[in-house]
Amino acid sequence: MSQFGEVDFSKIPQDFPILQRETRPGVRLVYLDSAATSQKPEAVISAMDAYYRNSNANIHRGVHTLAEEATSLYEESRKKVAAFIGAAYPYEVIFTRNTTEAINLVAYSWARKNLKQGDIIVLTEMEHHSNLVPWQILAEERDIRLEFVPVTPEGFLDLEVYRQVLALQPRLVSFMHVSNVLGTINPVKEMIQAAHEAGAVVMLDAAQSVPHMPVNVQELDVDFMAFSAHKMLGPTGIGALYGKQSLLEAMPPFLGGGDMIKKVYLRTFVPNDLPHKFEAGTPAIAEAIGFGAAVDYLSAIGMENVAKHEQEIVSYAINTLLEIPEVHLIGPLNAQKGAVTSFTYSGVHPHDVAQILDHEGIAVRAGHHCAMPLHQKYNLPATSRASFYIYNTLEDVNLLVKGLEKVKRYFG
Ligand code: 7TS
Repeated sequence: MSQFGEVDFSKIPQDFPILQRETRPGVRLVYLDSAATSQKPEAVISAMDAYYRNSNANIHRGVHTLAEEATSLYEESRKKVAAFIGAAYPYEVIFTRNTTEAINLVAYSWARKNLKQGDIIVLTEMEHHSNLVPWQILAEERDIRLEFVPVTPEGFLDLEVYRQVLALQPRLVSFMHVSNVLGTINPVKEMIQAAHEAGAVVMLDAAQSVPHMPVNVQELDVDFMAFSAHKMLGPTGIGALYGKQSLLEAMPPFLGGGDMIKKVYLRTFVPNDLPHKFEAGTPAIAEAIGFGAAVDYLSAIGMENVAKHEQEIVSYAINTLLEIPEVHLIGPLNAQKGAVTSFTYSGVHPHDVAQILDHEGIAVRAGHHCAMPLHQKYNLPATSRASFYIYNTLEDVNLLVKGLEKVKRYFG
């Protein structure tokens, strides 16, 4: 039940203008690529449209009516996003461009202030490149040691090894909540607690969890958390870094410029208070407002309902795909998992699979999904991936299966 009662998921696609289109005459779009980016409901599109039509102005600067309206809409969105993830204070939410920038902010600001030669950072083998490369750059620069939690053949983190690397007393542990390839939901609450007991700070890549399930930063007791609006019905160009107030306050600025200062002299400056200290320059104002509208839309449905709906679709997808002998799924099969199924098709390259499916109007992604080390681990150059969201239906899964029958016909 959401605050508006039982949710009728069959009506949700009507809220998404793009889902009404055909990819060619008579072929309805079946969008199964939401892990890359989600589609946007009318509510988000019209919130951004209304901002440009009625309130467009730069924020935090002008005293005129439009500037005040724009500032208040922007800051309202921050409050909505903060409430959505259960942050204690709105100023613990820093608007960034995306998950990638949020992780880089922590790498450049927190880590460069706090980590030194010989310190250890723990990551996992299933990470997206955006939670690998910023730490690799830092490790190279500072001679910092990276340790990795391995992934088991079934697609889970090896928690025994996790405990062993924590015994090395790492300064930072950074991992994903839900894998964008395997769909694995990592036991983050326990992992965060164990990391804290070992004295480490924890960064959580929540790009694939915040859009799909209830996530509460205070319940998790996580130190930093990154996510992107565009994967949760919002626009591209905006994401968020959550950080605990005490950590953010002790961190130096990331980018320098307008808005992030209190005072500037010719040779020095005084940084602004949170959250502005980390938001240099004119931010993505319309996008922040769209982000707020996306959060409103998801909150009205209720994240428990979102998770339940996706669970139903993904388990139906797994069960039907398992019946196709040529299809090999990777990642957990029966455990609770995120709304992602990656697979290979015997004898057919994932790009060819995606192309044939595209001809049927079905959008899936093929490639390494920005997780090359994970694919190396499984000895796969690439996989095809179907990912689901609130607007997908069981019928979409049936159409995927029908599309895969075409693959057999072409290549069989
Ligand atoms: N972390 C995870 C777990 C992701 O899935 C992604 C994007 C990112 C970080 C980076 O997000 P961004 O908004 O900064 O780009 N994942 C994907 C994907 O799976 N296909 O396209 C983008």
